Amino acid sequence: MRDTLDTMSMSQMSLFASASETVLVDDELGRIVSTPGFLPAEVTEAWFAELRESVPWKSERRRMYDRDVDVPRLQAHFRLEAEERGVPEAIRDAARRVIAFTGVPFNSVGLNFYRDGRDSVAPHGDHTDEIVVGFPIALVSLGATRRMTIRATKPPRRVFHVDLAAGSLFVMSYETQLHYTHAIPKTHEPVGPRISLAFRVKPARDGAERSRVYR
Ligand SMILES: O=C(O)CCC(=O)C(=O)O
Repeated sequence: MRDTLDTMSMSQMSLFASASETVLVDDELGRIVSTPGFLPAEVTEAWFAELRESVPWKSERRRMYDRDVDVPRLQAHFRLEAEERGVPEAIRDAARRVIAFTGVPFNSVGLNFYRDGRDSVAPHGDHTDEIVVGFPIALVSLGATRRMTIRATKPPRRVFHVDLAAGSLFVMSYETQLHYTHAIPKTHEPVGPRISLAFRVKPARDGAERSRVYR
């Protein structure tokens, strides 16, 4: 079945939203809000430079059918508790700003480093057993703009394409993880490197914390 029945671009959406915030979804299936310009350019440039150099980026491999393949991006993860050691100052600063803006007590951040257009993340919803029920996920973008595709999992299968530019904040409610997938598709366009910070509220550390890898 075609899944583009209700495709809407951000420029169409912005006709109905305030200048600072675009609400893509706000109904019983969840709430998705994009805030371009959440951070000034000088901040995103400084954070990008710091994180690119200082983060211990990992290249993961994942079993796909009968072979191991590279996950097409680099990754890192930090817990945000005050006693946590080795958290870059850029991450602490980003967490403070995102928590202050959203009012959500994020305690974990996953980092994705897309080196060029060949790097991507496949369509997925976050595993809701790994985040505390009811709390949203917040994405901060640094570096090059990449397009995110969000698809409803059930008819009428709405699709949104959102260009996540440096300094944007993108918040998806918990419910949206049950009803939509999100992805950063590969692109043949020449595109520079991008880092995303994915803030989540995870269960306390003594709970079962497993790391999962989305291709
Ligand atoms: O890079 C992004 O903005 C998306 C990251 C993502 O989907 C994830 O970390 O689960």
